[in-house]
Amino acid sequence: MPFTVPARPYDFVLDPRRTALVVIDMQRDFIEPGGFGDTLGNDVSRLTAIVPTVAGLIALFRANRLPVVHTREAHQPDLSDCPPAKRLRGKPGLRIGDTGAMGRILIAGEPGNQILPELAPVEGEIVIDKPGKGMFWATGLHERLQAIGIEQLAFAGVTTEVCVQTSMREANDRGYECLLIEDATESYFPEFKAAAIEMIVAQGAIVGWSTPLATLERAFAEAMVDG
Ligand code: TIU
Repeated sequence: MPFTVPARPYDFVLDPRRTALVVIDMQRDFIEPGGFGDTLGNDVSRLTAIVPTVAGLIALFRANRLPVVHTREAHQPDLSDCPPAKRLRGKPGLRIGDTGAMGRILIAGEPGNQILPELAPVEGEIVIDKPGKGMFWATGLHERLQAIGIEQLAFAGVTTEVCVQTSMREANDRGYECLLIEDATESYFPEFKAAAIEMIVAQGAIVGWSTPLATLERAFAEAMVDG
């Protein structure tokens, strides 16, 4: 049965029969020194703080037997899916495809491209390698979610204003109702995280809703008691 989750800008009515969790890009490349995030000049240590919260969120969905989707920002070793406009952008220490401390930067299969071990997917969960910031571009994910009747998505992961926000906007345009778990997402820039959340919930949930994990956990627990 659908149940109410207190959220901004107003209550989110969650139907567990048609809801999945999406965990965006919780990869070593963004969270550990020597990866893509680091080579772009960011302080990656900010992002480690949310790992326990993301783990708790994944555990909540697994305990309730709801689908979990994991994404990785990843390019093919021959870079055929990496537009030069992306690879040549800016003045990073190392570019996509160059060899760094955790293998080739942002390349599928390299050590740095793996999801953190404590958040690793388990058998049966969907794992998407995406060449873009958004999770629908060139991935086939929309069709896979439609095939299992998903119409609502909870979002976690990094970074809030880049791959998470892009994926939420793509999902919103495809008709999904999107709920951001605000303490299970992080940015290299705290002010960008705060601004992204405000943009998402503004204008009557123009992109989606936002709530903390504890509120979602309480709503699930109450729904289970009520049957
Ligand atoms: N640089 C940055 O903030 N993010 C990315 O490049 N990708 C994701 O957000 N995953």
